[in-house]
Amino acid sequence: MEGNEKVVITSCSHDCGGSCILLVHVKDGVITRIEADDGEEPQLRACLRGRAYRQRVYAPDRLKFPMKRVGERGEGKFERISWDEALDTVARELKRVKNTYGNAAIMHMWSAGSRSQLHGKWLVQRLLNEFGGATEWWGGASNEGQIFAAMATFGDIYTSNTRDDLPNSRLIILWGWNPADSIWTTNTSYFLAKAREAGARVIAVDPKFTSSGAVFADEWIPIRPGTDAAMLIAMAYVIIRENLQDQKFIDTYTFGFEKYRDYVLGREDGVPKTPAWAEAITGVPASTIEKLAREYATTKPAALFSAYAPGRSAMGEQYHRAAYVLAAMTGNTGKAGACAGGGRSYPSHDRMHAPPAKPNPVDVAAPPRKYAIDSAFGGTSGARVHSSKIFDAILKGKAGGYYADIKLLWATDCNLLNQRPNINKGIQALKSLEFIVVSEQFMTPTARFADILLPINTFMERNDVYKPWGGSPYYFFMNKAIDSLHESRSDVEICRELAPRLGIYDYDSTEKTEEQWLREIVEVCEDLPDYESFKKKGIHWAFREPHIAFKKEIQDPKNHPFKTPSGKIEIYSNILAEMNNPEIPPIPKYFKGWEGPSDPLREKYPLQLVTSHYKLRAHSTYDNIPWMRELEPQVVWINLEDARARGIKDGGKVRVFNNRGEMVITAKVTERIMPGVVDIPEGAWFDPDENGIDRGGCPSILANDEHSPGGSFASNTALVQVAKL
Ligand SMILES: Nc1nc2c(c(=O)[nH]1)N[C@H]1C(S)=C(S)[C@@H](COP(=O)(O)OP(=O)(O)OC[C@H]3O[C@@H](n4cnc5c(=O)[nH]c(N)nc54)[C@H](O)[C@@H]3O)O[C@H]1N2
Ligand SMILES: Nc1nc2c(c(=O)[nH]1)N[C@H]1C(S)=C(S)[C@@H](COP(=O)(O)OP(=O)(O)OC[C@H]3O[C@@H](n4cnc5c(=O)[nH]c(N)nc54)[C@H](O)[C@@H]3O)O[C@H]1N2
Ligand SMILES: [Mo]
Repeated sequence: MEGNEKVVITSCSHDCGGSCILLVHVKDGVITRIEADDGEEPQLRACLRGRAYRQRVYAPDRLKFPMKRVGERGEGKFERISWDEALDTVARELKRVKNTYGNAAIMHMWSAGSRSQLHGKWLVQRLLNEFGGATEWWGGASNEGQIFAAMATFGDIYTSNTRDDLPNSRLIILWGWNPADSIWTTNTSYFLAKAREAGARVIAVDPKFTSSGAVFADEWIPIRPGTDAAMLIAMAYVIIRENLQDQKFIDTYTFGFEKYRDYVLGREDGVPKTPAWAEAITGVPASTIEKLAREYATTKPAALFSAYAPGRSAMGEQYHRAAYVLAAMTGNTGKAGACAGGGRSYPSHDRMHAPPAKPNPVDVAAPPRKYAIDSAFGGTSGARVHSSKIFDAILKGKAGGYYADIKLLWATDCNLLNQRPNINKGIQALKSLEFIVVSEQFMTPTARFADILLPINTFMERNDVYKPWGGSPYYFFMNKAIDSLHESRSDVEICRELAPRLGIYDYDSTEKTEEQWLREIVEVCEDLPDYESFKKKGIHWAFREPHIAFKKEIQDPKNHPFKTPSGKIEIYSNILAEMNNPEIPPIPKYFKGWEGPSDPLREKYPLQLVTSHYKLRAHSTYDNIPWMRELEPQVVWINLEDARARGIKDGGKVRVFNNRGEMVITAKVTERIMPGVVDIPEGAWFDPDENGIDRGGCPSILANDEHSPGGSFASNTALVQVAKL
């Protein structure tokens, strides 16, 4: 290698739940190529997005300098300004809004753009808390219903074994899970392949015949979206009727089985939850449900990986609860090769975390939120707005029952307009605000609505630390490869410059460097070695053998009770009983919810829309990268039967619409999606024409801004119509 050439080790920190080794070749301060892990298996091999990152760093459309709006809000006309002018304006507006309306009128909206521990939202959040606080959100878009269900059932959110345990399974059910596309921990596909080699049978329950279904599954069971709880409950019916449950496990480790049995058998409401009952709801033949129930109950160990997507629905938490209960009924909890529930595995989240901020004074001042559960994403303060209700809260404020009238928005690593439901409402909401500042790398649909745009550097241009969100036990030191491009800055630099302008003068806010922050984060994490060797190595594994969720609770229940009120797996949840809300009952139940297959609205909008996560993007990140776009176009998947009935041809243009919005998109006519369901992958950039019709294929224009009673972000529940253009 030449003298001025180096290879830097880092990891991508965008939000696919993976975290992979990137070996970045840098020559004369310029990235020349990016290599993936090529070492021993299991590798942390980067996908095509990470390997294409050079195009993202050197993209001509990167935000290069601070800008201010000159045209109408949302029109996208901006003018270059200096950093001083940008930061002075932001500080002035923050102080004005605080003094005029109070801190709750400031909304900090952040999300998943940077999942690392230092850069991104954390220091902005910290700074705003020092400044007196801001309105924040609750209701994680990924899995709030899952968190709710897991806390009610187990008192814990780490429900899943690490992926290296998959080969110990004899039966794996990918329930609404497509990790070949959606990663969910870098090595998931590798270990699914290993599981197959070891002889496991794999079954996919999904309205789509996905890549994972095609590559790994022996059987595909299509199911109507949002009806999964009915199928799981009917499986419980078969298991109970045929006495296939693990009664000893139930007696030892669970609480309230009898009450659930009464509901399942119809003793509670007169409706036995038979496979025939479920067939009418789910579209899955009764005989298939029966067969799967028997197979699941009699093949040990079996991993029912209940993923997040079916829970991102109108009554999402019921699905998660029903899946956890089925796993417990069959003794598939806390054991190798089994799975208590799909989701996080190792609590690295709790072990390495962003710089602690003082509590948000706005949160502290507010009463608690109704029906809140501990561990809720974003906390339990009644000041918080559910992440799907932000536009509604901005438009309606206190008069609409929200905690505050929001006047100012600061969006950090978040494509709010694109990634939260009901874009047309969102446009109205953003237009109604007094001031918007967006910290971004690109001119996203949200950035177009900013009054001030702050250009942020990419992870190649700063040091950071990271752990994958799936909870695998490894950590990355993300080494800086190149200096910040153009006039972009890091969040650390921005917050440090802004602090004195806001009258905040403490050392942490004004002086502390990136390195000092990182040292502190690394030092408090018990899993990590010393800072220098971690930085040099780039990656550190806490351990390399399978981690089994709830192993202690099952092996030694006396000393390790579950963290629920009864100390057991709560089939009947005491916490939910106390909430006394018929829509979140103490036992899992099936509810129709809104915009499901039996909603009368189907006469007008007969198709169920799901919005899956897409292999060419991490949400909306990478949508503007040419190498990604070349690979596959954004399309709507529609079944042959539905297409024929509408005269739609493969590759033809169609309108997809409902009463919230409309888009024009290309149809992919395929039998890989069941009749009655269409899929538009999330994350494509909203691109309205002069009539407000989206030409970019962004499903948030069709999505309903409602959440489930337990807080699920319901991005897989919406009815639409599709018509030939
Ligand atoms: N490449 C890539 N990977 C990602 C992301 C990304 O943007 N890009 N995002 C990451 C994030 S933040 C998250 S939260 C996860 C999400 O991960 P998932 O929730 O697992 O991902 P999805 O692709 O939305 O859904 C998985 C499958 O569920 C099916 N599905 C949808 N609704 C239902 C239903 O009601 N019932 C059943 N049985 N199946 C249903 C879909 O057809 C799809 O095939 O993915 C992560 N991984
Ligand atoms: N219809 C529909 N909507 C969905 C979903 C769905 O399945 N369907 N999924 C939901 C889910 S699970 C999630 S997690 C959310 C994700 O929602 P978002 O987090 O809003 O999604 P992204 O599109 O990744 O937006 C992140 C933005 O951060 C920017 N960014 C990247 N790095 C940095 C940085 O270091 N600093 C700053 N300031 N910005 C940065 C990126 O350029 C990008 O525009 O979307 C949700 N929305
Ligand atoms: Mo997510």
